[in-house]
Amino acid sequence: MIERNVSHGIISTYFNKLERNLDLDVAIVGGGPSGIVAAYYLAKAGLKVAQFDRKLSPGGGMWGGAMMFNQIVVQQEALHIIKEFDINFEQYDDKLYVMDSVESTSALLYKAVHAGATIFNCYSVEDVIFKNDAVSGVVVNWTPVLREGMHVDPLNIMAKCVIDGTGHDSEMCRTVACKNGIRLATDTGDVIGERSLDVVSGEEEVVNGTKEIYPGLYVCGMAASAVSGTPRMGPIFGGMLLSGKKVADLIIERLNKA
Ligand code: 48F
Repeated sequence: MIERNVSHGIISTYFNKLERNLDLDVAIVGGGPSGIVAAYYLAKAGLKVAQFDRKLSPGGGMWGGAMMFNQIVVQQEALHIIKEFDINFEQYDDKLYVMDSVESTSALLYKAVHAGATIFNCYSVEDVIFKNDAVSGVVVNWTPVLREGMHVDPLNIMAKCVIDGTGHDSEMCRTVACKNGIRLATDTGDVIGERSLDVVSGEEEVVNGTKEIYPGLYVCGMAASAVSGTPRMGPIFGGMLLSGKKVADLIIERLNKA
């Protein structure tokens, strides 16, 4: 019966996919542009990577451009990543390029999945696995369960490295610092909180701040700005793309040495 087979096809392949991702090289928390770019380069390097986003549609703050004017801006330095993802672009001046935000977000997602990354939407990461003084995986639950405030226990997914790509809230860094009495690799040992907008230093500092912030925990994108207390930059996305590539490169180097 086709009715029964539709259900069986979905259930059996979904649980297969989930089971295949219980032991990861890299778990990425948050499906914003920096995290998706990281997922793409990590998967392309042959690593087993899954990305978890709490929303129905991953893509974070890229879909809406600026104030819902659905165009984004990327600077010259990051144009090679736009080209790698086959995104159409228009030159605006001698340093800036503009592109359609819907095309850009969907291209990032499409290429990440085609490179071999698995994306789980509607998953909220509510905690990390913390073993032997290192972050060793993520604790996941259905977003609707958390939104409804239902008392339902989560599931655990092991990972050699976890990336905090949760954007402005830097949720994983906050959780690790406040639950485990540890110091993050920041000036205060804690999440400092992002500063007001400054495009030039914001873009530079987000890439500088992309790093291993605690053993096993890496940070990229706006989460990197928030944790280290550097400025936000608004709807210019070069720093996000470069941050995603940098965190992937750091992890590829580390796991290839291990
Ligand atoms: O904020 P977001 O787009 O991440 P990003 O890569 O990019 C920032 C830019 O979009 C923009 C900007 C550029 O100049 O300033 O804001 O840093 O996306 C973060 C994603 O993480 C998800 C959330 O749904 C969003 O899609 N997310 C946040 N916390 C969790 C989470 C969580 N605990 N579990 C799962 N997903």
